[in-house]
Amino acid sequence: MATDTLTKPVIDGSIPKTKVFKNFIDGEWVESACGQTFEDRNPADTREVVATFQRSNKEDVDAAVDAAKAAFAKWRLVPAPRRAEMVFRAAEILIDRKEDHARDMTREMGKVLAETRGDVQEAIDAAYYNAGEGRRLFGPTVPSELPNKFAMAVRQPIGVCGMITPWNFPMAISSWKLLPAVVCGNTCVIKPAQDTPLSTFNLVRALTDAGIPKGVINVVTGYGPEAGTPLLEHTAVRAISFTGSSAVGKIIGTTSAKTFKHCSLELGGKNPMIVLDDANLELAIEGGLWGAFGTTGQRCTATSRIIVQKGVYRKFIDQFVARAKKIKVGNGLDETVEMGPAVNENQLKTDLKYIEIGKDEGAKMVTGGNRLDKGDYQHGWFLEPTVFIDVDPKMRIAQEEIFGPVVSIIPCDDLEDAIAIANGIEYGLSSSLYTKDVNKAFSAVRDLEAGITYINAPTIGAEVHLPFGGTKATGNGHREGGIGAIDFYTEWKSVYVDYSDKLQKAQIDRAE
Ligand code: UN1
Repeated sequence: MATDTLTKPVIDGSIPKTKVFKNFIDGEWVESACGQTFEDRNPADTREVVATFQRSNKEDVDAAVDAAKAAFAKWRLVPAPRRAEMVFRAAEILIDRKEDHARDMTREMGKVLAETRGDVQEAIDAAYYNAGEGRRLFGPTVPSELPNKFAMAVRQPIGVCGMITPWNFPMAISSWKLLPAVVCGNTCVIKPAQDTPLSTFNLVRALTDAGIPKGVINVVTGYGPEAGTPLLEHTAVRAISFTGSSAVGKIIGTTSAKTFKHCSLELGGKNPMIVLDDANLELAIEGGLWGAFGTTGQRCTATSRIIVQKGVYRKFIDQFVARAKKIKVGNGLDETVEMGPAVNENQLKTDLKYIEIGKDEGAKMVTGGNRLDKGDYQHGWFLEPTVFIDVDPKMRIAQEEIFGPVVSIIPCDDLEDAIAIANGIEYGLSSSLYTKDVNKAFSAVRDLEAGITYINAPTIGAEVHLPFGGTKATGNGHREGGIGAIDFYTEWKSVYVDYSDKLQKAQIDRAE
């Protein structure tokens, strides 16, 4: 399709299926101010350019923020149930387009089709959930201290919200941010990760097709320093939501503070899965493989440390490693493939670097470790599933987030020892325990320092209606998902209505 079709507004129609995307600002397709573009290539076969996107800078961001600011004046006055109906319709549209969007996502970021279908489904789930919230947005109504006085608190939108999203859950995580924000009456400028803008466009297309008016959601593509930083620094942007590394999160938090922006950070993880002697071993092995190698280990919640009690340690390793060796790696569009490539060359280099670090530290690598680059693999960023055993909890491979298919297995004496190891890291996102002992399960729920704990399931698999996020270096106390997101995207206003017809002084006028 010719690129000039992209200059048409799309409120009445849909984003044309094309290989060149412009920025989406105020319902119009706009070229970047500098006229430059960048390519989104398929990590399973880098000869394929999935699409081309605008390389944006401050000028583009300023235009998008202006559009969002203007749209906010009207959008905040649309009743929340009406706003929510549009989000509900977007869910229905996404159901129709699920397979297409899953295929686009596999081509742009590499994870296997079953998982990209799950990613689109997560956006559908988030749409239904947030649509429901549009009929709630509850606030407290309380009895006043004074007679003939009414007291309540209402949620109000914040204004223009900036969103900077990662590539690993390109539609789900964009939906976690955009959907509660618009239901609450905010307007948005989103800068998707440069590896995966297409999935964000697919989501935004469903929302505009569902009736979300122009200017309410604007998309500006490009690189962090060029397009992310101006969004972060813009004084008219009142909230920033970021998902990514703790190193970048620290900069985002510090910069946001300078203009008193609301700031939600979802950052790194080094998620432990504990396997006790009494666990259902087969279940734990299956869960560990899924947690460690699902999404090629590229989840913030990936199971990157497996802490196994000594009684079952050898047995667990033997079976886990035998199964890891059989994982079929390849192009995620092939339904028989279980693990796709790394998202890009840099991520693959990071994975390989950590494999070297692990070997140098003296951890025992029992399978994997090699790049796959022969035959069908030659044009992609493929790596073997890699397992280190007898890992010391203080080693770098057991402390630092790798974001690849590299797992460290660590022996432990008992639950107490396991929890000390599990908590002995800077992060606190997800955690898990396999046991049949209910007392141990609830002790772990209490003591594991993490925002999420699973019992008899690996560290991945969060659902959209519960809070998602973590403690320590994983974030700054906010949560996505569920009511936590509604809390983030609204500001409280307390309202007092005095119908006594006289001046009543709170805390002073008391009938003794
Ligand atoms: C992430 O880990 O980066 O909980 C997001 C899960 C998914 C979302 C993961 N629902 O595994």
